[in-house]
Amino acid sequence: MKYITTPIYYPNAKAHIGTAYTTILCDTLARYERLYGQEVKFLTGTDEHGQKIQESAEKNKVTPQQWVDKMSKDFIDLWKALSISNDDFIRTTEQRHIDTVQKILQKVYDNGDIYLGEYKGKYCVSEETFVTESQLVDGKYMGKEVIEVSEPSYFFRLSKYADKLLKYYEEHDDFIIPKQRKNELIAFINQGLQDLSISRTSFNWGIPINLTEEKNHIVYVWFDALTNYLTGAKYGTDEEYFNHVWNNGDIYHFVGKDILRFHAIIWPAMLMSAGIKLPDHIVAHGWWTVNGEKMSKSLGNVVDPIEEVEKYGVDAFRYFLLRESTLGQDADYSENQMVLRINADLANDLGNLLNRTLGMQKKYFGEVVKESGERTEIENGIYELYNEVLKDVYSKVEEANFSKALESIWKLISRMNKYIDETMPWNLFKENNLDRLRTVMYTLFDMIYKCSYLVSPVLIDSSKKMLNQLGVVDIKTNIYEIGDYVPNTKIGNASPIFPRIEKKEKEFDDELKIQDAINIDDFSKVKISVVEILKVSEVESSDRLLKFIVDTGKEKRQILSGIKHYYKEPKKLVGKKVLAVLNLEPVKLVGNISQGMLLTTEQKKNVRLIEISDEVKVGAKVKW
Ligand code: ME8
Repeated sequence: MKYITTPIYYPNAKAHIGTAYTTILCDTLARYERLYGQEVKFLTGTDEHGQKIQESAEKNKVTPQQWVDKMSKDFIDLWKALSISNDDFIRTTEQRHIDTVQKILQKVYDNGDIYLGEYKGKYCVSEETFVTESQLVDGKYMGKEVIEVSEPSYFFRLSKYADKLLKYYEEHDDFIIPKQRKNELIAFINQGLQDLSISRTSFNWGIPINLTEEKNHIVYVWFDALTNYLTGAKYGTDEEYFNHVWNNGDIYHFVGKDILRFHAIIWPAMLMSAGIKLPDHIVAHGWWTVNGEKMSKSLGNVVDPIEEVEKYGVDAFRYFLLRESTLGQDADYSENQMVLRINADLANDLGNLLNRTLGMQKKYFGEVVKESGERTEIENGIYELYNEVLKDVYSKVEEANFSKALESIWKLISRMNKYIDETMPWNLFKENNLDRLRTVMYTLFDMIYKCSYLVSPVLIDSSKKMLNQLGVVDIKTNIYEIGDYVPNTKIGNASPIFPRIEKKEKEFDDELKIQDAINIDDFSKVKISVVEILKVSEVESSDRLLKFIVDTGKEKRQILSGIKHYYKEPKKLVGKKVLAVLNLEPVKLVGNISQGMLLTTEQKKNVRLIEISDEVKVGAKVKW
């Protein structure tokens, strides 16, 4: 049993490609696991309590409950549009969840890990997190406002779990995925873990705490939210189910890198305290930027996943996000790249393979696919490759490394395109070598059949269309049960499943045009080299110019530069290596000769010479 969870989303802002990405990763894992015969429970939902939600509701002049009812519906609709196959949707305002949170609190309290105290410090409402002084930059946390809080509070003894957490990381190498992220967690714990304030009294949109006589406390929203994973597994209400899903399940929590600490430090400590098994994997993914910039409302570059799906279709959109991102690292979204991927991978590699095959079949044998003749070494090699890919895809998927899994499938697709070029079925037909032609055509059909299944968790509808065109009616759910393509199948109608996006590509070409462009020959006429400044002096009768004597590696030269204003102590430039254009026509400026030009940068009216690090030798040429 694979238990796969997304973070539960704040039903506060519209979803963007970043939020959609976490859920698409989970959905892809869920679909691959099902395809490879595993039982899956896939949970997502909305995180509906806390100060941020209460404030949004007030701003919109509705009650918090009305606010979350409306907003969580938007998420449900979005997941439908993105073909998300979750089999549970949790809302933290549901009674089943409120009960679980109270059960966990009681457990942790009974275990002596909750005590009453006073929280005095900073809180960031936007991130719903307590903040220490050392986390502040210019008085802000991650660029966001913080407020002073001073209120009675229940605390969770997080500090007690530092060593246990470190030990757990050490003993479970596949707990944090990708592995490199473990180091930042260890460093954070080694700085010293403080106990965590887990209740609030200054507002009331949350789950009430009934541990002691102390009234008016509600649960801190992260303690509440993290518990959703237990609610989904029916903790404390259905022992058999919980054993199956949680205790005997392989648990994957997917998160963005910003919320890894909550999942890899606070959450495991809560579970240790409550005596519950820890999740098996926390998968932390990177950030999506748009055309190289951070996505933000103020920049107006937030990408709406629904708009993208309407433009490109859900399959291509999912394919792009998964193929273009390396697990754990940041990735960049651009329409240009999207169109290139669709055209190269989907239209050319996969789409053409299917189209060419169907076209040849019709021409050579008609609508019914013949049985294979005897396989040769080349076919044996292809079947070997398929078996490798079948295994490799699952192992990459288990590491949530979908870009690598897709790469592996595309190896097989490329191999098949090459197979057509190598075997040249048109020649076999011309030569009337029909025996060999039968084998080649059957191998093509069988491999496209197998590839259709391999890509089905990503290209959900398209894979069905592919199978339809191959004439397959009985679509199986388990890849180990698909068998081989059945000979004598009558093929369906061929029509392109991934049309090339021509118009777009042209638009991008136009966009790429640059005004007053110079060509590479023009540019290579400019000779730029590293020079060392030997002497600097002021030029009499000029308030702008400095006179430099530089070593070009071959000779000494005098170069004038109008940067006096920007260097208060020009003498300090002696010994520095900078860049100079050396083949500029010499000029005379206020009676002084200048044999070249020093290169500078300008930013906010501040001009600086471009300094070159010491390891680069004088005379080195600038290359491109
Ligand atoms: O954090 N690129 O919810 P949330 C990639 N309620 N991922 C991004 C992103 C971007 N530009 N921006 C956001 C919460 N995300 C809590 C979770 S779980 C017990 C509680 C990701 O709606 C982010 O990293 O603010 C997170 O995984 C997800 O979107 C939900 O963020």
